[in-house]
Amino acid sequence: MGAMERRVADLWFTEYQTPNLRLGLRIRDVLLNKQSPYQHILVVDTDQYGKVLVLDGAIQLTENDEFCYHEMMAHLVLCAHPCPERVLVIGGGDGGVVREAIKHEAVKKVTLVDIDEDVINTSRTFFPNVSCALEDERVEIKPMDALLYVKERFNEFDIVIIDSTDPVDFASGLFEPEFYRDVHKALKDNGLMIAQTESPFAEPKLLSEAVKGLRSVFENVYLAWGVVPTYPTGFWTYSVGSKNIDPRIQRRSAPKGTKYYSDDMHSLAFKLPPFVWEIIDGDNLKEAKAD
Ligand code: AG3
Repeated sequence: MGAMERRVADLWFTEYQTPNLRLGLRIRDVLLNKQSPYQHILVVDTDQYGKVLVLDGAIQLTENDEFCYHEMMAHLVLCAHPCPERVLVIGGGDGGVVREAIKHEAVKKVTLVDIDEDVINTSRTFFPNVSCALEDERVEIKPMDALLYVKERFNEFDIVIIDSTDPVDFASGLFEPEFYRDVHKALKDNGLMIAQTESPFAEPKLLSEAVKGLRSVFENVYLAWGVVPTYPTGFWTYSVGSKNIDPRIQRRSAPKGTKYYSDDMHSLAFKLPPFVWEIIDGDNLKEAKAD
């Protein structure tokens, strides 16, 4: 009798990035699968990208490509500021942005405000290379709702970094003009803020609305882009709100040892393809043509 071939279990993680697009990663193991008071937390080990942190079904970071995102979120603004002493990180409980921020000697204190302490502890357990800076003496951790925290701060920070998840559920307030107004008020006169603003391919409407909201609050808004292979479409955007500093000018060099960010990448990031200008300036362009 012909014997059947031995079969092996074939385990995959799928992120449904949009209703029409998904990313699949073959998994070696499921390391954590639990519900926190705020969201579902999943940690899987994958062949392609190493360990992956997933919140409510959306990939937040992978060991192998997290540097692309964390370096850009931190250094695009920290290297543009003449003297960034006080930094506020909103969300980002994994600690990746904090790790990059404290590479700057000028930084005296970083405050991390994340609503979900379970994310912070998950990162400490499974991603020590990402969370390592959370124990640094310059870092203060506040597990609370950032919307409430920022309301009470005035003229305190040089830099605010909004490292949020997608604008769903409790994170959606972090994309609203009301919150941007509170961030503006929390910043000092030459302060800069940066927020992740999704992909122009997967979420053009979200991107254009985020930029519109920022423009209604900040004196100047600049869009930057970069590659993050495990985020929807891999083409990611970062929006910078500024009171008076032009972030396209790099005032201080990249810290040593960065793998994505560099002096060249700083200026490249602010150069946008025409279809992205169209997404954020489409209405203005149409109005200008009509004049
Ligand atoms: N925050 C941005 C995650 C957005 C990814 N979206 C998605 N996978 N659909 C990342 C936090 C890392 N510190």
